[in-house]
Amino acid sequence: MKLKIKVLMMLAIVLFCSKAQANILISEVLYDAEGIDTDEEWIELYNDGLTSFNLSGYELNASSGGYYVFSSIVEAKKCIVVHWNTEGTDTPIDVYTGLTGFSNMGNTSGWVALFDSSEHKSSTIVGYLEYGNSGQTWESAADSAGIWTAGDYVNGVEGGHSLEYLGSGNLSSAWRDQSVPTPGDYIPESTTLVLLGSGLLPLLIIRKNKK
Ligand SMILES: [Ca+2]
Ligand SMILES: [Ca+2]
Ligand SMILES: [Ca+2]
Repeated sequence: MKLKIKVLMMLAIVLFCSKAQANILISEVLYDAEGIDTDEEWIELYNDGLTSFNLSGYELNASSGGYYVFSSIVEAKKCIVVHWNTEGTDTPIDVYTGLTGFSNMGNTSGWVALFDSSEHKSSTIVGYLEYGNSGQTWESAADSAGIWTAGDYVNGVEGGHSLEYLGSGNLSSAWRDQSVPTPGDYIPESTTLVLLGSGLLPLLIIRKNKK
């Protein structure tokens, strides 16, 4: 019983800490649409915080394309989808980079980088993903910032699939191949994965076995 209370308290601390650090996440990326990619690629960001998040001045870069400059506010626990290298009418939840200076994301390898400034360096990079191969642009900045590990990368996925963030951690294992992409919706993995990621679940199992 005491152990149960301890575990619950630890879980509460983990959940509280993850909320306290909550911010804007790169939550899903579709870089290779089924068939022709043009007009079909997108990057989803998720506001994991408890209050709305002002993205104004943040800049998003992907696979040799230009930098998309945000002027959006994302509501708490909501997504914004950036439609890459395509035109459209912006709404609070869907924005379009336009075509000037942008190109489609790489299908065999590439990266997505989010900066909180118009200056692009290790002290301003706040989100990063590289797929298909390591050594992509901004890898070393992301490594210095502690949000990625140099040499690590997420395996590429087949056309029509997306890469989806599982909700915690900065390793490639924090991403999964999503065969049913969900632009605009994000449900982080269950508490079980939070426990696994935090190392609490193995601890609990060890303690139980010791009993
Ligand atoms: Ca394609
Ligand atoms: Ca592509
Ligand atoms: Ca999604």
